[in-house]
Formats: sequence, structure tokens, C-alpha cells
Amino acid sequence: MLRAPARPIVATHWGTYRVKADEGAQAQLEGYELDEDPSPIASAMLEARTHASRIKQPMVREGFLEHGHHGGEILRGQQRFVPVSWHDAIRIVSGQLERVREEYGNESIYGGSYGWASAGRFHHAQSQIHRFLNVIGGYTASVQNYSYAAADVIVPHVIGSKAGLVSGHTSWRSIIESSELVVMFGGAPRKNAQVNSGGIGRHILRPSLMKAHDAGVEFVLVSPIRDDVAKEVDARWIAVRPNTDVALMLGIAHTLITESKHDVAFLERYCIGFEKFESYVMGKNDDLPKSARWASEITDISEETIRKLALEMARKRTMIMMSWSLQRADHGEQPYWMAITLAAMLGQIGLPGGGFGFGYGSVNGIGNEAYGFSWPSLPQGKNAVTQFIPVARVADMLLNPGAQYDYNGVSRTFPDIKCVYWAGGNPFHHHQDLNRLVRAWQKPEVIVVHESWWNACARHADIVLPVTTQLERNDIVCSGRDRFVTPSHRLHDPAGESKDDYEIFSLLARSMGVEFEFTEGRDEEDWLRHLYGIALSRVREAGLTLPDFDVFWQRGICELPEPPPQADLLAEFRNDPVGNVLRTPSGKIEIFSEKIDSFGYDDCPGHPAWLEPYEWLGASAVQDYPLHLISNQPATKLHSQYDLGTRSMASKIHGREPIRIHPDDAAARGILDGEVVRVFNARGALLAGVSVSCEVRRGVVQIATGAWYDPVEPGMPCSLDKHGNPNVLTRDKGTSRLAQGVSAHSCLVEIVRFTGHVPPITAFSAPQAES
Ligand SMILES: Nc1nc2c(c(=O)[nH]1)N[C@H]1C(S)=C(S)[C@@H](COP(=O)(O)OP(=O)(O)OC[C@H]3O[C@@H](n4cnc5c(=O)[nH]c(N)nc54)[C@H](O)[C@@H]3O)O[C@H]1N2
Ligand SMILES: Nc1nc2c(c(=O)[nH]1)N[C@H]1C(S)=C(S)[C@@H](COP(=O)(O)OP(=O)(O)OC[C@H]3O[C@@H](n4cnc5c(=O)[nH]c(N)nc54)[C@H](O)[C@@H]3O)O[C@H]1N2
Ligand SMILES: [Mo]
Repeated sequence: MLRAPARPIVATHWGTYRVKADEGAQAQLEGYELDEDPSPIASAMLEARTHASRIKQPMVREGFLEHGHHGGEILRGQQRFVPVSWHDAIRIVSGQLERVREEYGNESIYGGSYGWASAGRFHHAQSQIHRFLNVIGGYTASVQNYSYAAADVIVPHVIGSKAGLVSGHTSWRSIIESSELVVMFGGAPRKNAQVNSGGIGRHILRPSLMKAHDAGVEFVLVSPIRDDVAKEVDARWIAVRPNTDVALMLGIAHTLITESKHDVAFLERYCIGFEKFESYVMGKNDDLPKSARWASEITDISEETIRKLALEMARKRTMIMMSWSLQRADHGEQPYWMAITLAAMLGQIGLPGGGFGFGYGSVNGIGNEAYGFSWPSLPQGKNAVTQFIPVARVADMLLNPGAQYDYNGVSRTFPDIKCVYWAGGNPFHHHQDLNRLVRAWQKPEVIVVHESWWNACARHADIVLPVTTQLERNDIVCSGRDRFVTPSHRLHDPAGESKDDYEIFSLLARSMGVEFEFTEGRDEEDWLRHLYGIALSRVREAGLTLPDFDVFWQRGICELPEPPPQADLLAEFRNDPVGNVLRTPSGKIEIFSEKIDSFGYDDCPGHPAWLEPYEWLGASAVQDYPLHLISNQPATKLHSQYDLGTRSMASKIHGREPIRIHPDDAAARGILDGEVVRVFNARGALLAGVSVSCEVRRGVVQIATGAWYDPVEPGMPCSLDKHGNPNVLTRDKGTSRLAQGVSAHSCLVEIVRFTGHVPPITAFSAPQAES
């Protein structure tokens, strides 16, 4: 039995903490002493553990318990839940899995189960569920993510790898030493770099930005929101219209060409297809030069500002940073392709402090110099089913079984899903157009969810299995973006009857006759020792050391020494483009891609282009919905996790998620700071609390994601969301036929003062249950 030391450690997606328990006082989580900028998100973990909305027993929807999967007409999300014993719960779930497998085959089980779950190499819920579903014969999987799906597909077409997207970035060290100008599209907000999937030893964004500022690096922020970068770096703010960055970059490109400031030698030696792109920029085929004046109309940035910025970028050592948010928009592939193209025109790719890089402010650790170890995790086994979907097409799949769709050059068919099994994610947080999801969610015969709290995902399930939280189990936490290995100690016994995902899947596996295949005979401690052993051997291969497991477990955080300086992004290619060809068809940076062109997609042509999003401030829909909604990441929590904590609750206005609006837009609608408003479009409506602010540009409103979906009429598509979940407003459409990513940031709305009776929030109490 593993014992925690006197001062245990908890290691999470938002940082590493020591548990402080002064006599008599409530325990607290204190940031690790070497972390210069610890995140306060952890404070909610202790209070959430015992919150009223904690799920304490296995629960089954009343209609499902009575009628099984022929549950009648009643919509998911509307019915009472009935508690059952673990014995019955396991019997019901394994019985359903066996039935679905037999009647329809494993392909009809959707186990994509997207979500952040909790940090930890062993208890990671996605690894657990995928391992289990593989052991029982496989499942329909999902590929890509909600974070950067469009980038994930387009970037390899252009540079032959994902370098500069998730890893391999030019380091902060290089930026601090060599950049003169950093142009940040979407900024680098401190709120986002609080987290990193898989854990954090030290928060590096703020200290890195400050060092760069102190070293004289200048910052330009291109964003509809001014506080997308820390005030202290004195960034010049270019308050662009959302989703028009490609037009802005085209205006810059046009200026560079007309002023002969583009690096022709670089373009010839390292790139392919610039001529075609140049024809497009100069308007040779459509008589429409993409000039600074042209761009000015679209972006609402003056022609002079665009021209000046172009010349400054050519003159200085310039790093083009782009946040992941820009590609979560209609045609989200284009800003990424265009940013690489613009960096190529400047000719600084592969030079210290120059070129491009994505997501420096999206999660912690981007631009850190790291070893790049692939740390061990629970092996998932092999999936015998080859069917998959691009992850954000889940509602399309449930609503349209058998329908054809395009994806990255291939025509694919949606499977017919009968069972949805989710552990470690919240589709009623992350998915777009939730009213459509509510309809899609009625289609499967059975939905099983593992959750700790009665969030909307649990409420819309048939069978809810209560899981432990990270504070109730032991784990090992380490991330490839950092250089620490940390135990995360169990502080408490499981709340109520909750069990670890591992234990639940072990019981199901036993019931289905495949227990050993799932467990390999190991319990939690055996797995932790096993995984640590693999980590140890990988570290040793690199000539480094870690203590043995028992010392590690008691001592706590182990930091590996500073890694050697890392090469700048694409420096090897720059130094030797023949010896280090890129893994693109041409071996070069593809400004024009024959391959993408051959797909014949009108929504993703052969070179970067300005393609109007379906909703933006220049669309005809502004007549009805004149405000562009930005639904960005929340400062006070991780997605929907810990929305019930004091910190998140303190940020609410009349209990609703705050929506920020420019004073002129508020005045035009007679809306005052602190009032409750109804935010709506043709897809849905929500209530939010108004924060009038000059930090957002005119015509833009901003509401963070993460408020727990709280419909006035549960289970009914188009019910008013009382709480402020922006995904009742966003559109559920792929970025393009190429990547089929999320396009949440292309969304128009209107706002009015809410004059009705403000309904109470009910998302945080347990649903009506029979006990
Ligand atoms: N409009 C709009 N929508 C967006 C975005 C946006 O910018 N705008 N961003 C998108 C992005 S980038 C992302 S990544 C997604 C995030 O979407 P998700 O990752 O789905 O969001 P989370 O709230 O983190 O959901 C994780 C769930 O797992 C549960 N959980 C935690 N630990 C465990 C565990 O050990 N076991 C089990 N079984 N469950 C556990 C938590 O209680 C929580 O409910 O949202 C996307 N949605
Ligand atoms: N605290 C906290 N941190 C998080 C998360 C969280 O839930 N909580 N989620 C994490 C996850 S999963 C991810 S993927 C990352 C996402 O990281 P990002 O995608 O970088 O995060 P966002 O906050 O959505 O967007 C950053 C900023 O981009 C700007 N922006 C939006 N649209 C446009 C546009 O069209 N043009 C320009 N120029 N700017 C635009 C917005 O003003 C927004 O504030 O964040 C991670 N960090
Ligand atoms: Mo994400």
C-alpha cells in the first residue's frame, strides 16, 4: 500500500502543489516553491471534492431502468435518476456492451470520448477507456482535437511535420536573445498558459514575456481583445476584426511585394509555389490586388498601419506568433498557412528569434527547452475497428449515419452508432451548437458516462458511474514540455461509493471474461511502479538519473537538469535544405500545394487565400446579429472543470458567466454594466452578466467557455441556457473539407437587456433523484 509523505504533493494540469495543513485549519494547496507564477485554479479541487453536485453512487435514468434501451419517448436530460448497486451497474453496462457488440458489431460503439480528464500517466481516463474498449474488440475512435484540428492537418501539408505547432518551437531563450519584434496574432494571454495537458513544473509564459520585454523586444498584439497579452509588455494593439487576420497578412504581403522587401532568395531556395501565390496577391487573375487598402476595408485597420507594420517586419528580426484560437474558425486552415507564407516572405525562418510559431500563449511550456522524452502512459492496446471520425463531427455522425463527408482528400462514411461511452470529457461543454447536440444525443440506444459531478454530460446519460477525483488516487505526473517527474499523492478516500476508472473497467472486464487482458494482473501500485520503471530507463538512456521508485514517492518533485540549447524551428532545413529536406511532396515549404489543390475543395484551395467566414462582421447576417462573439478559454478554471469552485463563482454576475462588451455597443442597446442580458442568434440563446469594457473592440463581445450548461427546459433543443454556455450559440460546422475542425470563433449574435424573471441556476445541484 502506497503511503503519502508528511507533506504530500498534488500534480495537475494547472501546476504542482504542496499540501499545507496547519492544525485545525482547512488544508490548502500551495504552489511549488520553484514555480514563479503558480495558478490559483487548484484552490477549487478541495471544495469540489465534497460539493453537493458530487455523484456518490451509480445511477440509471429511470426510463432506462424500466424499459432498457427501448426507453420510450422520454428525452435524455429530462428524466429522474435511480441509484443502483455497483453489482447491478456493472451487470447493466456489461450486458449492454455485449448486446450492442452482438447485434451491431464493435464499430457501433463510439469511444472517441474526447476531453482533458485529469493529469497523470496511469489514471488518464482516455487511456483507460480506450484500453478497455480495445480489450473488448474495439470501437469507433476520434482523431484530432478541439484545440488545433485545422492546424494539425494543414501544417504538415505545408512544412512536412507539426514542428512549431505542438513542439519544436524556436525557444523563448532565442526570442529573448535575438527577436526585435514579436507580432502576436491572438496574443499570449497568461490565463491560458496556466495549464498544460499532463502537468506543469514551472509556469514560464509570464517570466519569459517579461524577460523579452526587458531585453528590448517590441510586441504588436493583433487581436480583438486588448488583454490577450500582459499590460507590462507595452504591446501596440491592432484591434483587428475577428477572423480577418488572413486579409491583414495579405495586405502586408502585397506591401512587401510592391516595396520589394520580400526575400526572393529565400523563397526560391526553400519554398515552392510563390509565383502562384504572388499572382493571387497582385490580383493578376481576379483584378483584385490584395493591397493594404483592400485589407483595410476588411480588417478595419488603417492602410497606413498595415503598410508600416509590413515595412517594420521586413526591417527587424521578427517572430510571427499565432495562437491556436485563430484556426478554431471557419476556414481556420488559412491563417496558419498564411502565417508560414508571410514568415517565408520575410526570409527569417530558421534564424534565431525569427520565423513563426503557434500557441506560445495557448498552453504552458511552448517555447520551453525540453528533452522531448515520450513519457510512458497506460498502454491502450490495438483497436480492431478502423472506423474513426474527426472529433468535432460527433453530432454529424450521430444525426447522419451512413452519410458521406470529405476529410483531408478522402471521402468517408459516418458509422451507425448505437452506444456512446464517455470518460474524461464533457461534450456539453466542448461541442458547438448544443441544441443540435441535444437532438443528436437522443439517437443512440445507450449512453454510459463516468463522471465525478452532475454536469450536463452526466445528466444526459442513461447510466452514470461515479469516479474518484485526482485527490483520491495516486499517480505520476510528467510532461514532454517540462523537465520534472512528480508523484501525485492520494489525500482522501473516495467520496461516497465512487471508484477509479481503472477499477470500474477492471470490474467490467471481469464480467465480460477479459479481466487479465485489461489488468495484466496489476493494481494501481503495480502499474505506477511499472510505468516509473519505463520512465527511469528512458531517462537513463539519455544519460540522466532519477531516484528509485520508493525514494521518488517520498521525496517528491524530481527536476532533471537544464537541457542543452535547442535548435531554432527549421534551422536544420535552412542550413542544409538538401540534406534535411522537409517531408512535403516537394521537400520544401509549400506555399502552393499541388496535393491540396488536387482535392478540388473550394473551401481550401491550393494556396492561402482570404475566404469569407460564414459569420463575421462583414457578413450579411450582421443585419440581425451585429456582434461577433469570441468564446475563448476561461481564466478562472479549466474548461468546465471547477466551474463550481469559489474562484469561478466569484467572477460571475448575478450567478451568470460575464460577457464583455464595448461601452459604445452597450450604450447603443441601453445596457448597463452588471445587468443580466439575453444573448441570442438563430441557433440558441443564453443569459449572461454584462461587463462593459474598453478591452474588447467595438462590434465584438467576449464570453469565456466553461459555464455549466443549464437549460430552462432540460432535454429540449432550443431551450434558453440560464447560465452562459456560449456553445448554445456557436455553429457546428467543420473548418473546411480539409480538416473538419471546430469553427467556434465564427459566430454572430445580438444582445438585449433581459427584462423577465431571472431564473435560478440549477446546474450545480444534483438532479432530481430517487434515493
Ligand atoms: N465555444 C468554444 N468551445 C470550445 C472551445 C472554444 O474555444 N470555444 N475550446 C475547445 C477546446 S480547445 C477544448 S480542448 C475543449 C475542452 O473540452 P473538455 O476537455 O471536454 O472539457 P473539460 O471540462 O475539461 O471536461 C473534462 C471532464 O472530465 C471529467 N474528469 C476529470 N478527471 C476525470 C477522471 O479521472 N475520470 C473521468 N471519468 N472523468 C474525469 C471532468 O469532471 C470534466 O467533466 O472545449 C472546446 N470547446
Ligand atoms: N485557464 C485556462 N487555460 C486554458 C484552457 C482553459 O480552459 N482554462 N484551455 C486550454 C486549451 S484546451 C487550449 S486548446 C488552449 C487554447 O488556447 P488559445 O486558442 O490561444 O485560447 P483562446 O483563449 O481561445 O484564444 C486566445 C485569444 O485569441 C483571440 N482571438 C480569437 N479569435 C481571433 C481572431 O479571429 N483573430 C485574432 N487575431 N485573435 C482572435 C481572442 O481574443 C482570445 O482571447 O488554452 C488552454 N489554456
Ligand atoms: Mo484545447
